[in-house]
Amino acid sequence: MATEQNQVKTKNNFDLVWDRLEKQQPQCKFGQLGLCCRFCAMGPCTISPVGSGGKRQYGVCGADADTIAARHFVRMTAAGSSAHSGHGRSVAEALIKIAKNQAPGYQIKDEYKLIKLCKIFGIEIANKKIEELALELGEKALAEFGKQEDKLTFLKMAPLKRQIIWEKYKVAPRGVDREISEAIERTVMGTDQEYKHLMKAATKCSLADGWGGSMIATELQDIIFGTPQPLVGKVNLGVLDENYVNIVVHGHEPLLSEMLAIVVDMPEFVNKAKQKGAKGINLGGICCTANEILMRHGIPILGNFLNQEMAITTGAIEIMTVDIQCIMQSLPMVASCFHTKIITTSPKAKLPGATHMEFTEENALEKAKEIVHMAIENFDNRKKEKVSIPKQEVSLVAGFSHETISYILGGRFRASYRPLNDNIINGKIRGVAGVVGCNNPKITAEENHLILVKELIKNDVLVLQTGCSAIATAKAGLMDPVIALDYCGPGLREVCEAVGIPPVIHLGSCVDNSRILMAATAMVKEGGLGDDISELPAAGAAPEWMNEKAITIGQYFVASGVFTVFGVTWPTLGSKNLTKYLFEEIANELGGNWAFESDPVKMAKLMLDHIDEKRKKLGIDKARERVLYDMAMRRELE
Ligand code: BF8
Ligand code: SF4
Repeated sequence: MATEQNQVKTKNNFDLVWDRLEKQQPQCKFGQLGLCCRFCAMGPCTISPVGSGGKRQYGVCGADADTIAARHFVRMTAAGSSAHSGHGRSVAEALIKIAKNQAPGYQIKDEYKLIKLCKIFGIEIANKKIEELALELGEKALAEFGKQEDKLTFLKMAPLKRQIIWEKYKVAPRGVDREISEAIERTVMGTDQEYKHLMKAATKCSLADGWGGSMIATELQDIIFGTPQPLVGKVNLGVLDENYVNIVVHGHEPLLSEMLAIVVDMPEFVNKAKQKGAKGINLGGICCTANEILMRHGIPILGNFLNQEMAITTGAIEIMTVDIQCIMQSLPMVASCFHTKIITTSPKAKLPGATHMEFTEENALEKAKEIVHMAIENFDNRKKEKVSIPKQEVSLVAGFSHETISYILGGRFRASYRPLNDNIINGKIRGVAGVVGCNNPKITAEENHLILVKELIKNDVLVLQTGCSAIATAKAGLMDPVIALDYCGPGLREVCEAVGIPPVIHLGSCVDNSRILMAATAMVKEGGLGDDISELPAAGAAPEWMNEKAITIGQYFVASGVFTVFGVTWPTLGSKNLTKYLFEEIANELGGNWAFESDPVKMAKLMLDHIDEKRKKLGIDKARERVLYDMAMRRELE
C-alpha cells in the first residue's frame, strides 16, 4: 500500500474520496446489513441475510442476527458519544484553565451565560468573582463525565414529562464516561445478548451525549467564545483568495481556530505577509470547526466533509491545520502534490505525513503564531501554475442559537418563543425540522440535503440545521434570506419576512445539535404545543450520514421524542426484530422512532406526514386549511 501511495505521489497524481469509493466496490453485504461480528477470536462470524436461504443463523457463540446488529449499533453510539464528549471535556478543562489564568489569550466572553449555567449547576453566585464562578462551573462540568450514580445535571432542563419517561424506562444517564464504558462492556462477547436490553445501553449513552457531552461543549464554548449572534458570512471554495496567504482550519474543537482568528489579524503578521507579496492573511474553515468560527467571527467556510481534499487541490492553501474527527487520512497524500502543509494539533490524533504541532490551552497563542508564521513562509513555495480556485461563493446568515432565536422572535426585552408557537398554532408554520449530519460520497454532491430542505420549506416547515448539512444548503444559497425565500411556502415566507430570519437556520456544529434540543424544549415550555418534545409537530433527519456520531445524535433525538429519518443506508437491516423495534416499537416507550428512506422526496413526505399527525393530535390541524381564492372571490374581496 505504502509503495502504491509513493507511486501515486511520484506521478503527481492522487485519488480522491470518490475514486477510493469506486475501488471499494462491491462493498461487503454482511457489513452493510449489520450481520458481521469480529468481537472474538472464534469469529469473524457472518449471518445469512433474511430471505437468502443461507444456513448461517448463528455465530460460533450462538449470537443471532438481532444480537450482532444490536451490538454494532450500541458500539456506534458509544463511539459517537465518546467523540462529542471528548470535545466537551476539553472545553470544560479549558474553562478551568482560563479561570486559573493558565490559558493566555482566552477570556470569558459571555458572563450572563456563565451565571445562568452556575444557577443550573447549583453554584452559589453571591459575592464571587467571575473567575471563581468559572472555576466552580468548569469543575462541576468536568465532574459530569465521571458521575457514578447521580444523573446528568442538564437532564433537568428537559420538559418534566420527558424526564419522567426517561426515569420510567430506566434510561436517564449517569456520568457520560460511565454510560459509554457500560455500553462497550455490554457488547463484549458473552455479555448482554437481548437486543432490546442492549438498546437501553445505546439510549443511555446517546442521551449522555446530547444532554451531556455535547451540551457541555456548546454551553461552555458560548461562555468562553461568546454566544453566537446573527451575522453575514460566505461559503464555498471561492472564499479562498490567491492574493492572500490562505490558512484553513479543519476538524472540530474551536480552541485553536479561535486563537488563529485572533493572530491572523495581528499587524505584525499581516505586515509579514505583505512583505512576501501577499495582500494579507485569509483564514477559512472546513467541517464543524468552520461552523464554530463562522458563527462567532463570520470567518468564511470553504466547505464540508467532502470538500476537504478538493480544497487542497486548489493549490492555494499554505497550511491546513486539523485536530479531531472527520479528517481523511488521505490529506497529506493529496497535499504532497502541492505546497500545502498539513499540521496535526491534537494530542489525540496524528496523521502519517503530517507535521505534528501539539497544542494546549497554555501554549495556544504561541502555537497559533508559529502556525501563521509557517504559513507566511510557505507562501514562497506556492506554484502559480497549480493554483486554480473555483469562483463559487455565496453569502449566508449564520450565528443563531436557541437564545438568539428567542430574542429575534420576541425582542430582547421580551425574548420568547411565543411568536414561533403562535405561528405554528395558526398554521403559517406547519412545523419544525432538524436537518443535520454529514455528506456521503455515495450520494451525488449533497443532492439529498438540498432536495429535502427545499421540500420542507416549500411546505412551510422551518428548518434548523447544523454540521455539514448546514454547509451543504448554505452553498446552495438556502441560508441567504433573499435567495431562500423564493423556495418557501407562503406561510413560512410571511413569518420569515416579518421577523427577518432565513427559513433555514444555521445553529452551528454537530455538538450544537444540543441547541436543537434546547429550542424544542423552549417550544414545549412556551405552551400550546403539548407537554413534551414528542408532542411537537417536529421531525429530524440526516439524509447523507456517514459518521458513527450521526447515529448517536439520531438515537438521542429519538430518545428525546423526535421522529428521525436517515438516508443512504441503515445499519440494522439484517435484523428484522431490531429494525422493527427501532422503526416502530421504541415509540411506545420513548415517543420518538427511527425511519430509513434513501429518496429525499419520500423522506420529506414521511416528515410532513408525521408533522401533520402531531398537528392533528394537538387539535391545530384545522388552522392550516387555507381557502384558495378563485378570481370571482378575489374581485368580491377587492
Ligand atoms: O461533526 S456532520 S461529516 S464534520 S460527523 Fe463530520 Fe458529519 Fe460533518 Fe462535524 Ni458531524
Ligand atoms: Fe462470532 Fe460470537 Fe465471537 Fe461474534 S462474539 S465473532 S458472533 S463467536
